[in-house]
Amino acid sequence: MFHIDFDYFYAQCEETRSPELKSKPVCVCVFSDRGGDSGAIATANYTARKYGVKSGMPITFAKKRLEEKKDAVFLPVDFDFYTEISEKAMDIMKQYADIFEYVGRDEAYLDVTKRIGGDFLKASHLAQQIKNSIREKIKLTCSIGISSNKLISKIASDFQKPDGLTVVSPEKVEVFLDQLKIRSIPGIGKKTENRFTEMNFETIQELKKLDVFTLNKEFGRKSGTYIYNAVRGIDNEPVKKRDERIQYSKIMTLKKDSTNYEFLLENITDLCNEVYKVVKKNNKMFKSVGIHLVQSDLLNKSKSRMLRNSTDSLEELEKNVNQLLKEVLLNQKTTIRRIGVKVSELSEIQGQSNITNYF
Ligand code: DGT
Ligand code: CA
Ligand code: CA
Repeated sequence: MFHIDFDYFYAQCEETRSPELKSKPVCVCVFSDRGGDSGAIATANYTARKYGVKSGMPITFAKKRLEEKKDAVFLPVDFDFYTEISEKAMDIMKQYADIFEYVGRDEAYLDVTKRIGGDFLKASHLAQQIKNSIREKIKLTCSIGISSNKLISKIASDFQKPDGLTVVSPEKVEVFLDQLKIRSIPGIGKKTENRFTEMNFETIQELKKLDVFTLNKEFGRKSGTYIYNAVRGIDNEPVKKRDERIQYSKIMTLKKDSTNYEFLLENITDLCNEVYKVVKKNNKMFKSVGIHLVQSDLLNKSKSRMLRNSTDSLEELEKNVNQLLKEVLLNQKTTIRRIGVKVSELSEIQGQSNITNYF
């Protein structure tokens, strides 16, 4: 199985359309509506990271860290452009997979068992081919992890970023995992890590001393068992066929054209309910929420946001749609004729569909 993750994705997309950025520190920013520099860093290229810039950091912090770098560049996010590049990337990767599973804009799992059997040398050649093809066709670098399951492949893709290729054959699993920090396990965030630090555990090797009962008591049965297996490299999740283009949406024409918040909110809340029914019926969770507007002059507008975690909550959907509507109306001069709601970045709700959604 392969896990492929694109390097500093949003920032690298920006570099493909403006190659002169490559030598400079580049930060891609989500500017908030408060104006000025309020907002957060979505991602930064590796030059900016050298100065301590990280995803999620306030833009003002990043500017401070890059104070002396007069050539540092701060760009606003352009999701549509990244989605366009992502679709091209996914199309290339798909051609090399027996089963292809889309995870997010810059991430996918490939089951290549049929193509390569258990031959890890063959696998690394195939991975190199994928990397070359992506570099040639869309000028992007990615990092690939190869192992016999999804969990280790995901950890491996992160091991030698950027432009990495890490093969962990079955006999190397233990040595590979043991050296790593607990934080390398997908789903273990700051909170869990801190808890382990309090207990004086730092590496995966040390964590093996804990039995499954202790872990379950500490973190609950689901997470405890997950951690117990993960530190031993055990994961039986299959790569599930999933395409990125699946999304659920509903759109309606309003009784009258309007820019009135209450009126629009009432209608868009009905749409949320309808979209939500479809989500439920298909047993899905969503990670992205968007609204779509058609103005009276027939111009289209859309706005979407990525949630921190996948969810199947109607309340969360309504909350985000409401927020997006408010944002759009801040400078909406032309009246609105049609209005729509969309959820995307879908995942299965059943079973251990998404290891990173555990905590
Ligand atoms: P890396 O470490 O080379 O894979 O870097 P990225 O930037 O590709 O990081 P990754 O794979 O975790 O995330 C993919 C994209 O998702 C990234 O380019 C921007 C977005 N993203 C990641 N973290 C955040 C965040 O905290 N806030 C926002 N708004 N976007 C984020
Ligand atoms: Ca990435
Ligand atoms: Ca990623």
